[in-house]
Amino acid sequence: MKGGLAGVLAVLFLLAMEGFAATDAQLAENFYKGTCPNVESIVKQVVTTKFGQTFVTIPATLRLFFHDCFGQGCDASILIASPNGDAEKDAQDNQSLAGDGFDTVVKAKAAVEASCPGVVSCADILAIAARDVVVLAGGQSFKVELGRRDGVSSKASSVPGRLPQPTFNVAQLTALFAKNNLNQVDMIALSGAHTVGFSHCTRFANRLYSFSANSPVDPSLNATFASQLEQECPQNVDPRIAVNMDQVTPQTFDNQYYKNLVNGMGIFTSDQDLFTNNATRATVVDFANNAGDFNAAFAKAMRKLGRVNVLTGTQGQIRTDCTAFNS
Ligand code: HEM
Ligand SMILES: *[C@@H]1O[C@H](CO)[C@@H](O)[C@H](O)[C@H]1NC(C)=O
Ligand SMILES: *[C@@H]1O[C@H](CO)[C@@H](O)[C@H](O)[C@H]1NC(C)=O
Ligand SMILES: CC(=O)N[C@H]1CO[C@H](CO)[C@@H](O)[C@@H]1O
Repeated sequence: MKGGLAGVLAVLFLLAMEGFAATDAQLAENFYKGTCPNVESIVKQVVTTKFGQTFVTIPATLRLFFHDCFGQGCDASILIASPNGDAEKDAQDNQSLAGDGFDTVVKAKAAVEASCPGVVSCADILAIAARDVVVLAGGQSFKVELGRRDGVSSKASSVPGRLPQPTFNVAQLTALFAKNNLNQVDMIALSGAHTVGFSHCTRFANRLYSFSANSPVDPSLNATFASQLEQECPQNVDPRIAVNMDQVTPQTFDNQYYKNLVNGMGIFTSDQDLFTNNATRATVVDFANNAGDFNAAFAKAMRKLGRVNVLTGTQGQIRTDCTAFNS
């Protein structure tokens, strides 16, 4: 009888502790103040050096952060290398992620470990690097919340259905982002990341050659832009060929993406529908005309993206090698 009561009390105590852990362990901007105060400048230096070697550092790192967070939470599980090819990075949706994003995080982690071994998670390094690349390309800076822990599982099988497809419409995008606590304005702002980076021709060829029975070219595509894309991406082009998504200012993190949408120059259906659909059009027009509104909304949404299914407190681990679980 007595043991039973103690057992019940122990369970209640554990439940209470769990409640504490969940509310107590939150992300904070100054999380490493006492343990690794220079982490942000160390990461920034590595990202800047890497950027000096290749511009691809910027889009690759930004997209890597997005895919990590939507895949199974911002826990760096996307960085895990699997000898069997069944880790999160091996999922079909990840196959075009440029290796320079992975390389950026691995190098930044090495530099951070040299100063503060075993303290900073790979998930936090990726979050800092994703902010840094936006700034390096001319975007607005923002504070990054820290204190994420690294995940202890990474499965390709967990990815399908969690990442948006370029054929999605506004309703599908809104629903998927809502599952990650991101509202429609956050979704529109984060889509502005397509102001930098590349897409393989295969990801939008349907809009040029096989859109519908009546109209092989998507009628929402600007005709001049469509013929430009047809030249860059002839039918059955080598699937490795990729083009700039923002063809006007491809290497600047600005609001040109939204100006392009107004002109019918969005590369994917998921981009162009933000202007076509009258639920989202006003926000697109606002971001096209007011860079400040876009910058503020993007920064806010990136911070919210960085909270998706994070591990904190004593959950997960601080990986030593970002590409492998601690043994
Ligand atoms: C809204 C739904 C989204 C869809 C459907 C989508 C889809 C895609 C696709 C199909 C590509 C081309 C991949 C390739 O061919 O290699 C791409 C590239 C890219 N996406 Fe997205 N994306 C979305 C949202 C986002 C978000 C939220 C971010 C970041 C905040 C992002 C960042 C990027 C970047 C930077 C690239 C260029 C990658 C590179 O050049 O290596 N995307 N996206
Ligand atoms: C097509 O794009 C050009 C800019 O490249 C723009 O001047 C023109 O207005 C656009 N046409 C339409 C129908 O949006
Ligand atoms: C929204 O667009 C549809 C056509 O796509 C149109 O019929 C409808 O009137 C529009 N609604 C508003 C409020 O503008
Ligand atoms: C960048 C990267 O690591 N991409 C991998 C995605 O998955 C494919 C197929 O499993 C790998 O070959 C790529 O290396």
